[in-house]
Amino acid sequence: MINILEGNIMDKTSIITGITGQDGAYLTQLLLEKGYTVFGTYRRTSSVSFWRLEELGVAQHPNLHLVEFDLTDLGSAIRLIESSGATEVYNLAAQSFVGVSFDQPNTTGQITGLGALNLLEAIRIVNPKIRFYQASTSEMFGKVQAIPQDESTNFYPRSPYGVAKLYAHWMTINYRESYGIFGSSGILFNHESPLRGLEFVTRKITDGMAKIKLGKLDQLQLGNLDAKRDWGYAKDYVEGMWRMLQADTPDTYVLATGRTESVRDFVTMAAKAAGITMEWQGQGEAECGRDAATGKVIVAVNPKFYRPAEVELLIGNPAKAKTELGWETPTTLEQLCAMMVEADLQRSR
Ligand code: NDP
Ligand code: GDR
Repeated sequence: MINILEGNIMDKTSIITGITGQDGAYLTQLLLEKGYTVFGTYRRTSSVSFWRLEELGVAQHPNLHLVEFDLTDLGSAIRLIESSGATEVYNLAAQSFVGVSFDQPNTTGQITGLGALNLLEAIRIVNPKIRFYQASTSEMFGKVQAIPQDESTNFYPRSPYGVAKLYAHWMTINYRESYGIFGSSGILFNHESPLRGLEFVTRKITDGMAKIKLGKLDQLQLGNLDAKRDWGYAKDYVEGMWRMLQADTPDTYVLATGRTESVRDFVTMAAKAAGITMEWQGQGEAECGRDAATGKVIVAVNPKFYRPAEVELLIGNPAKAKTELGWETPTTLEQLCAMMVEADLQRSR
């Protein structure tokens, strides 16, 4: 078990790439609470939004420095690491949507794969003592080779995203072994929250159910209802990222709940949380979900959301993280789903 010395943290400075994303927001909140100075990076776009940091009430924190940065630019990675004086780097930036990676495999490879290498190179050049966290993913298991999946399970990615993440994962291990860089890799299973992007299935469902309940949407259209995922709460997972960089040695850890449910089950759960009783009927593309009270079809399958290659089943074994890092995820899927539906009901109102 690691010994976490809270007293030393006051001097620490971290870089978080991808601060505009879900995990970036929660990790920023956590590190600021712990007394860190945080350099959070965002991409230059015509309409940058810090809504997640604002929702968490940390956007204006005096110890938070927002820095423009693109992961695909090695020079800017070197300058960022030099000028910040960071002791820890959390690489959360990525083209993270699996579906889009089939349409933009090259961009996904540049950002999600080679982008991590840029940071590792910058660390190697500027200060090899910096601790590095790589956001690896259960998508690397893809067509799963064992149930449940843990740190020793063979990889078989099923999307350009999964392949790009696997490259970044092995580069982290390679820089650890070649140059002694403290690079740790967290193989995180799906984690969700009210701050999850609307394109991901859980938030699409909770947002859809909230709007259906309030009469602002007639029907929610989804792809593969049979896919099974190990869904946890993002706020619990960023604590695990931090713990990985406080350990004595760099390593690879799985963070998961150990429970798996189908997309269909999550829809039923979200409907219940919104006060709707659902009934399922039909099969395959003809399957639909009706509101038991009105008989209306409120959930339908649309094949446009199918993927060219699917990851059918993920379920992780987090025993190593529990034993060695003391990491736990107390939030149940029912609690998480209810929290997301409640937040979406409030937003839709
Ligand atoms: P999000 O999609 O919410 O956030 C991704 C972040 O990366 C955004 O801030 C995005 O910026 C930024 N980004 C994208 N491209 C670039 C670029 N070229 N240069 C700099 N920044 C860029 O992801 P999550 O917060 O959910 O996930 C965090 C990380 O963890 C990702 O790497 C993801 O792949 C990985 N992961 C996530 C899991 C999950 O279930 N959430 C599970 C396992 C791994 P912008 O706002 O401009 O798009
Ligand atoms: P995933 O998450 O691909 O696991 O990647 P997503 O929520 O996109 O899909 C989960 C499963 O649901 C099925 N599905 C749908 N998905 C979406 N997005 N929209 C739909 O309408 C829909 N209908 C069914 C998908 O086919 C899939 O099987 C997420 C991302 O956060 C990655 O960055 C991260 O690495 C992994 O989780 C772990």
